[in-house]
Amino acid sequence: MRGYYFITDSGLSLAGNVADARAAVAAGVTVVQYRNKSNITRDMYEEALLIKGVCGGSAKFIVNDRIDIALAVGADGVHIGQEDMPYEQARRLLGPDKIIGVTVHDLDEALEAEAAGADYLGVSPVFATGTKDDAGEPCGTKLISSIKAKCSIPVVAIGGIALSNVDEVIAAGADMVCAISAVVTKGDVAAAILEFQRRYGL
Ligand code: TZP
Ligand code: MG
Repeated sequence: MRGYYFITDSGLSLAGNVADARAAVAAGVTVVQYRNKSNITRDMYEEALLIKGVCGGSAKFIVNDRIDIALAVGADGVHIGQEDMPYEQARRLLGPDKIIGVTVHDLDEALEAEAAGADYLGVSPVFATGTKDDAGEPCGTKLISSIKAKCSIPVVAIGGIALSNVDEVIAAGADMVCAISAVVTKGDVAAAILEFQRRYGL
């Protein structure tokens, strides 16, 4: 896992989630996360199915929060936060082979998630963000380096990341970065992602 981690956001997107996912896959991302807080299950199921098709075999397809949707469409895994299904229950429902990523806000949560068996950590929010209302206080890049010093699973950095600050995030050791507003609000989503990939030397 290295480079840009793509997450959908239909509220900010210009082109829509499926078109954005297509652009992300064209840009060579290895992970696409479907995040949709609308809670209309049928719509989510249908959109998730389309995005899974877009990912094909070239990008891992992860569903945010919704284990039922991930199972229904045969996603590669789920991403859960501290207020979602507990990791152990998510693992029990998904089985041993699915990818489970866990959002953490401090070192203790990171150590706990790794010990529980998480496949990767989402460290959030690195910087202030207007994209997620309940993101909490920014943790800064220092938390990324502290977690990298103690944990061996990959770290995905998220929250307020843009081309202006991504080099600092990469230097702190983030294996992957996600920048939602800095990408899906652009006319050329693939080009925006390619610039993040280039910062990783990809
Ligand atoms: N989780 C933590 S911060 C965040 C999510 C989904 C939003 C990140 O969006 P942006 O626009 O890259 O700050
Ligand atoms: Mg969540």
